[in-house]
Amino acid sequence: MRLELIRGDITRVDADAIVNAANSALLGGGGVDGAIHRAAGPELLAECRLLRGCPTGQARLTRGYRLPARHVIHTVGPVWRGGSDGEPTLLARCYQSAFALVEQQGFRTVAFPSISTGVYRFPIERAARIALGEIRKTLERMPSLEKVTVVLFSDADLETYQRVLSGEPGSS
Ligand code: AR6
Repeated sequence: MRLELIRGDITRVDADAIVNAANSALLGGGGVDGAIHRAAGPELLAECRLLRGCPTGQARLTRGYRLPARHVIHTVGPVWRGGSDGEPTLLARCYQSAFALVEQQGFRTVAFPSISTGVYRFPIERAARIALGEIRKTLERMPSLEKVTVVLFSDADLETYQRVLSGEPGSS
């Protein structure tokens, strides 16, 4: 399987790149962003400062420093405001922007967290449908991509993603 869903901590994942669910300042924060900066060390923040931010839906590349992953792809998910403010399109764009960097850099392995479903409150099941849809589409068109891992932080989130992936009733 080139798509893997696991429960765990993305800062422990060895991959060409892990994706960070950042904010538009790219200067760190809570959640997975805070965890990645703590694990990577202060050199990551120093490189992020040079990037001067990132708009929602876009992505930026840095090195991974003390992480087991070689690079970090920082993307900025949408804040959930009820769903009629373009949030689904913007979330899909985060995955597309991250994969554009993966392709450009020739990365073979990449790991994602569940972007926007923490502090930014995007409903997890809708987010899972968007994330898995974009990942499947990309795996079909990018044969050089060996593995995409989605790292879920709770059993409940993992179960939601598994249910959406298997296409069970109640997941659409
Ligand atoms: N590994 C994998 N997933 C994690 C980890 C981890 N170590 N830690 C948390 N998660 P969030 P967002 C999960 O809030 O909603 C930050 O302050 C978490 O349980 O990290 O996109 C940024 O600076 C949830 O399922 O990101 C922004 O200001 C998922 O990661 C804002 O939060 C995403 O939750 C971004 O909000």
